[in-house]
Order: sequence, then C-alpha cells, then structure tokens
Amino acid sequence: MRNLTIEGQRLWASLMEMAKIGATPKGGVCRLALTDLDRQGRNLFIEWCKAAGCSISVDKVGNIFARRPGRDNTKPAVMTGSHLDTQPTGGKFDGIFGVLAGLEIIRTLNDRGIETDAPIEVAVWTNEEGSRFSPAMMGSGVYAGVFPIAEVLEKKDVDGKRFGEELARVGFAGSDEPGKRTVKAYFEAHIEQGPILEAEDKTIGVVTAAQGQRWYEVTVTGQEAHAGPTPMPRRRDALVGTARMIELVNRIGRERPPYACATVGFIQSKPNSRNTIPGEVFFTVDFRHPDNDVLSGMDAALRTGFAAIAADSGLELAVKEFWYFPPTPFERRLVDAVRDGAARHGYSHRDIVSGAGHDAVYMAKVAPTAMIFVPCVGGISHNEIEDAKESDITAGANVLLHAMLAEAGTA
Ligand code: HGY
Ligand code: MN
Ligand code: MN
Repeated sequence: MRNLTIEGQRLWASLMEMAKIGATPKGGVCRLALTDLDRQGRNLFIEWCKAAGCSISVDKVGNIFARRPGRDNTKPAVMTGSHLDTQPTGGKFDGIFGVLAGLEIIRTLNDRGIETDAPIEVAVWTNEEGSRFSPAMMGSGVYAGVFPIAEVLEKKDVDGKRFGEELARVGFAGSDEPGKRTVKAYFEAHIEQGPILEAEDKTIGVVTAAQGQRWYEVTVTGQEAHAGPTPMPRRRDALVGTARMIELVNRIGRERPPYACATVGFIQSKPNSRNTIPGEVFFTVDFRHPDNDVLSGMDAALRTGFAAIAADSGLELAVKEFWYFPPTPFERRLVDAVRDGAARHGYSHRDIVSGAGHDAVYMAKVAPTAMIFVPCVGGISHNEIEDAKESDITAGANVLLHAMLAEAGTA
C-alpha cells in the first residue's frame, strides 16, 4: 500500500478543466468568491465527487464536504481540501490543487477497490482569498469558531453586496452547522507560492508552521481643495501623507530581513479627480512574520510612524487592526507523516514555513493539521502566469495519499 500512487495525468486534466471556469486572456483564472463563476467551479467539483460515489454536505457558510465512507463510519474522518475561489489575477493552482488532489485520492482508492477504516472527506472552504470579502480564510474561520457566522454574513464587497445574499444567490447557503464534523486529521496540499523549493530544486515542502499575519485598514483625512490656487504650504494632501506611510510600510518590512513581509495592496483616493487635492485616502496593510514578537514590533513601528507623519502633515489618521493570527505550528505527528511520505517515494524535500495563510491555519485550531507544498514556477502566485510542473503536482498528491492512508488505516 505504501507505494500506491495516484493518476497524475487525470489530476492534471481535472486542474486544466477547472481552470476553464473564469479563464483569463493571460492564462490565469479569475473566480472570485460567491460569484457565478465560483458557483460553476463548485458545481463541477460536486459533479465529479458524486461520480466518484461521494455524499455531499454544505454548511451555513457554504463550505462543501465530499465524503467517501470507510469501513467504520463512526470513526472521525481524515480530511483534506483547500479552496476554489481565486484572486482577481489568480492562477490555476492556488487552492485548486489541494481540492482536486483530494478528489484524485478518492478516484485512486476507487480504482484500486481500497476501503479505508475511517471515512475520507474533501473540503472546499468558502472565500479563502479574502479579496472580494475580507478578511481571508472566512469559511474555515467560521468552521473553527474564529469568526461569528452572523458577522461574516454581513460582510460587504466593494459594490456593497452582502456575503449572506451572495451565498444564497449562488445556491450554497447550506444547512449544516459549521464546525460540527468529526475530524481525526486534516491535510492540505498547496503550491508554495514562493521561490524556495524551486531555488533549492526540492519537490516537496514539509510545512512545519505558517507565519503570523496582521491586516490593517487605514483612513487618512486631509482637505479637498483646488489644485491650482492652493499654495503648497497650505495643503493637507491625504495622498501625499499616504505615500509617505506606504514608504514606511515597505521600510518596516525591509528592516526585518529575511522573513518580514509588508504590503499595501488596496488603495482608494477621494475624490480621485486630477485637479482636486485628495481629501481622504483608504488603504490596507498586510504584515507577516514567523516570530510573534517581531510581528508586534512591526505593529508598533507602524502606529508610531503613521502618527508622526499625520501630525507633521496636518492630517487625521484612523488605523484599524482588521485581522490577526499568530504564527501557527502544525501537528508534529502529521508533519512527520508528510516527511515520511516524501522520503518513501524518494522525493527531495525540505522543511519550510508557509509565507501564505491557508485554511489549514484555522483547521489547526480544531484538528491535528499538516500541509504539503510543491514548487510553483518562478515562485510566482497571485498572478495569471502562476504555473507548476505536472510531475511536482503528482508528487504532492502522492505524498498526500500516503499521509492520509497512514491516518485513515486500510485493511
Ligand atoms: O493571503 C494569503 O496568504 C492567502 O492567499 N489568502
Ligand atoms: Mn491558497
Ligand atoms: Mn491565495
């Protein structure tokens, strides 16, 4: 059993089929959470799972669970999964690899007539990306008891559409209470989304932990005025103040090498008119670090630095810490099973800390959890050119199969 392998070409074909839903001209995928395209991707996954003999459950925040029965269905399930929603300029593999690797494992077990002791489940978590509705990892966050479902259902996108209404509109307002499934272990396979595995020519990343994150929403308020008659010294230009703050965010990251990450990804300037001095700017900050103390230091540097810039420029400032989770270690027993799987298959591998957040971070709160990384081309993700090698995708799914069977038990 230990050398059982998945059908790599079938997994790759499913990935390419799913990538047609929301395909972009540059070869990427735009399938934002709870859009009609998300609905199409979800329905295709459900169709494939039903064809593989799975039963389907959907919970109140739209998380999907495909279940393959085991010999003893009173046992807690061994679960895997990830997400099908993408960034606006997303790719074919971020999240989707983990979901379809889980399906491929079920297809492989069916082909071989293998019955596991414990049931196997594949999860599709709602709105992992946090792009259309923020923050990220919303479905798994509700499942793990981090976000109250009432709060999530009220979230609005940039057009004012409510999460709860969009969930119902796409037909995935399920009836199951989130968080009530019995899970023995959760594994998530994912592309690394960074350059390390490819640079070191490693096939498998044995993910030991995920770094902590802090997300902020910042509003800088100055005064709108005419771009012509208003002398420079009299201006309270919210966009100039914001530009200085953005430079500070970048410096906070650069001053804490090698792991600190600092990003301003979203900005809105009002009134956004070329001959009016901007009166108000809204922007976001994304801080990450594997050490909680350093992440706290970055927080302090932001608050002190922003306040000094605002005072110096006569601007008002509102900093809202919007989201935080600490660095999250994964379950040693399962991390060892991932490393063992890579070694047994003869795949080169190395331990790695995840730079990205994943649903596994929240699943780690409610079940023993581990992740498996594979390289992506050029370490690029959250970009339409995101790409991976079929051999690496196959290797990741083989390690996932090994780790899951070790937990689920077979005859
Ligand atoms: O932001 C993240 O790390 C993930 O892609 N949601
Ligand atoms: Mn992802
Ligand atoms: Mn992502």
